[in-house]
Amino acid sequence: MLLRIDHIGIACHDLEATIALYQKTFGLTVVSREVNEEQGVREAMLHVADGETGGSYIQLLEPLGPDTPVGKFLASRGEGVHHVAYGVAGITEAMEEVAATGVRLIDKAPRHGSMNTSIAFLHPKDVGGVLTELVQAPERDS
Ligand code: CMX
Ligand code: CO
Repeated sequence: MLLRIDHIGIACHDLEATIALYQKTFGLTVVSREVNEEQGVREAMLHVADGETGGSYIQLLEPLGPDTPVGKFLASRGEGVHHVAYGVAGITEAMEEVAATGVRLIDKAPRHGSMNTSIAFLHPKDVGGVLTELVQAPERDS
């Protein structure tokens, strides 16, 4: 079911400062910046590598306010790894397969993710304490 690690989501207080840290330390390049009001985050995707099934990224997340998923995470745990996201071929099929094992889906239907992906979150309490995201890449043109 899982094709690759698509991205690791990292929560931070200051997006620009954290982007600068990743650029300076690893030479990573920002390939997308987005404000996602629905998720309550300002985010940047930094490209790490390309594989046969698609790219892998670091996703830096700054909350739009304290009463958002990332805002609450920062308040209780501080900066650090927030979630792990796996690439899947078909998001709806992957969600059904996972739900059939008894793991709770946070999203009942796929929603919009960075770079025109379709995403769905799985409950961290059912995945060994790890907030887990499934990602389907956008359909390619041509
Ligand atoms: N990783 C692991 N555990 C987490 C977590 C995380 N990122 N976020 C919350 N939890 C745990 C908390 O530690 C807490 O555990 P305890 O009950 O043992 O204290 C429990 O989950 C509940 O936490 P909470 O702060 O009360 O938060 P909520 O229940 O309101 O929400 C969650 C938790 C995971 C359902 C919510 O954060 C969510 O829906 N997340 C998915 C959406 C999201 O994170 N979007 C931002 C990223 C967008 C993107 O990737 O593009
Ligand atoms: Co993500």
